[in-house]
Amino acid sequence: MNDTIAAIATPYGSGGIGVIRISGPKAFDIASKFFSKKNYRPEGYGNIESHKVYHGYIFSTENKDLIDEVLLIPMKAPSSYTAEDVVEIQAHSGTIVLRAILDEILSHGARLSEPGEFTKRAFLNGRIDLTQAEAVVDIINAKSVSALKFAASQNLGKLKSSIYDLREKLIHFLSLLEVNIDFPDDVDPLALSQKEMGLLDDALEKCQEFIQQHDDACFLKEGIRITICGAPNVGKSSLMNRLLNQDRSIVTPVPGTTRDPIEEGLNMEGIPFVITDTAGIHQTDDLVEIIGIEKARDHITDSDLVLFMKEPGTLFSDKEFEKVVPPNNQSDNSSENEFIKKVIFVINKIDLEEGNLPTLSEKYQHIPKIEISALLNTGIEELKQKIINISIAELDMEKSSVIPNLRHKKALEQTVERLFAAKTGIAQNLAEEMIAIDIKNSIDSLGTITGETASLDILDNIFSNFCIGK
Ligand SMILES: Nc1nc2c(ncn2[C@@H]2O[C@H](COP(=O)(O)OP(=O)(O)OP(=O)(O)O)[C@@H](O)[C@H]2O)c(=O)[nH]1
Ligand SMILES: [Mg+2]
Repeated sequence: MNDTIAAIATPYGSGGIGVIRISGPKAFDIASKFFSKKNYRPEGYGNIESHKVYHGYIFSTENKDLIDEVLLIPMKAPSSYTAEDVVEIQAHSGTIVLRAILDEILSHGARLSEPGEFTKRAFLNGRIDLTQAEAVVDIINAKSVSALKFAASQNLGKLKSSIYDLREKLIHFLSLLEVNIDFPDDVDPLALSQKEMGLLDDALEKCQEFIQQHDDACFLKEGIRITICGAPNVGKSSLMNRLLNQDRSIVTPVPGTTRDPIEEGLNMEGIPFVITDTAGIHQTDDLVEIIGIEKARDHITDSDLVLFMKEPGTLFSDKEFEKVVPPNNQSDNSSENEFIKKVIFVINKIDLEEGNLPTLSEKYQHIPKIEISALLNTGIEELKQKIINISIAELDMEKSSVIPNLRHKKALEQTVERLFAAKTGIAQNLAEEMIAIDIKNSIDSLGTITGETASLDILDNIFSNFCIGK
């Protein structure tokens, strides 16, 4: 943390502008060695003010050759990305020129930064918490407008403040407990524990809400999973290619063409989808096909939406349908699996004259139905619209403004576990000291989310996902 780091912050290759970043106590000093406001000789940059843009030139300190014409922005600590002294240099973006400037910087005592080290410093210097650091990667990797929206709000500290609030509540609770421990005679244990239970229940409810929000919103980051399935040769791969608008899957008149599931990402109206084309499901002795069909079934189980395909001249049967798309047997009151196994009944090849169109049985009348021709590109736009409408309707995107990631979810689950232990302890009249241990542990678990109590392993793991220069 005491040394000065540097890196090229923009992607390699040719481009309009490339940015090089220097951060640390020697940042200003190092830049003054090779930057000059005059174009005829390197003379240092004299007096410069923080947060101003300086036009100038970079010279090689070795042979005084001009390297590039640049803009330089000095930012004094703590008002910078890392909360340290930072210099950003905007040069022309070419691999050689950026590398030459970086070499200059390194030759004056800076060290090449590790992936994510700038953001790590921002975290270690207390400018941002761990959830905000993670949001930086989410912003960079956002695959849809909605994912970006949530990442940006996390970057502003929305999740951080929710977790802080929760921690505050538990710390308050702990202080009540500790009063009880310190002055057991002054406090009526029953009255206090009722008050405490209220606080505990609030905290538990909030944690469980966050966990649910993670589960609900996973699709935003990873995409809504759609599986195309049906008998061999109905046109699954043709539909896949139409939806993607590219020749991704092999299409032939031979039944059993597709074996391995073929997966591809697709963005429709800002919503990310992952579409999978699968092997035709039917009775077969062919070993390769059997494995393909097993994989198809796995994908159906894991997907959010199934496109069940049939063609003219075939009949819809409940038995065949339920074999391909197993009914949701957990249809009790839990809303957990509501979206899983949404189905659209797709009748393909409507351009064919021969054969009646299959119709849904009485039991499955509620399933949305659409007629298309993947060959002639008929009905594909309508199908896309149906997919989008179903997705938007089922997933109320405005509902949750904070979306914990998997790491946060695991920490929240630990918190819930410990809070339950505390509740049980209270119910069983255990000593306050014992309950206090559970509460302290739950506070620590919450602290791993924002970073107060995160181990070095967690930090390394998070920052290793960053690119160099971020
Ligand atoms: N007439 C007509 N033929 C189609 C249509 N869609 C696909 N086909 C044809 O049906 C045949 C099978 O198409 P695929 O897309 O390979 O079917 P599949 O369901 O992926 O088949 P498998 O991978 O073998 O299970 C090909 O000859 C396609 O050209 C359509 O809308 N109309
Ligand atoms: Mg196929």
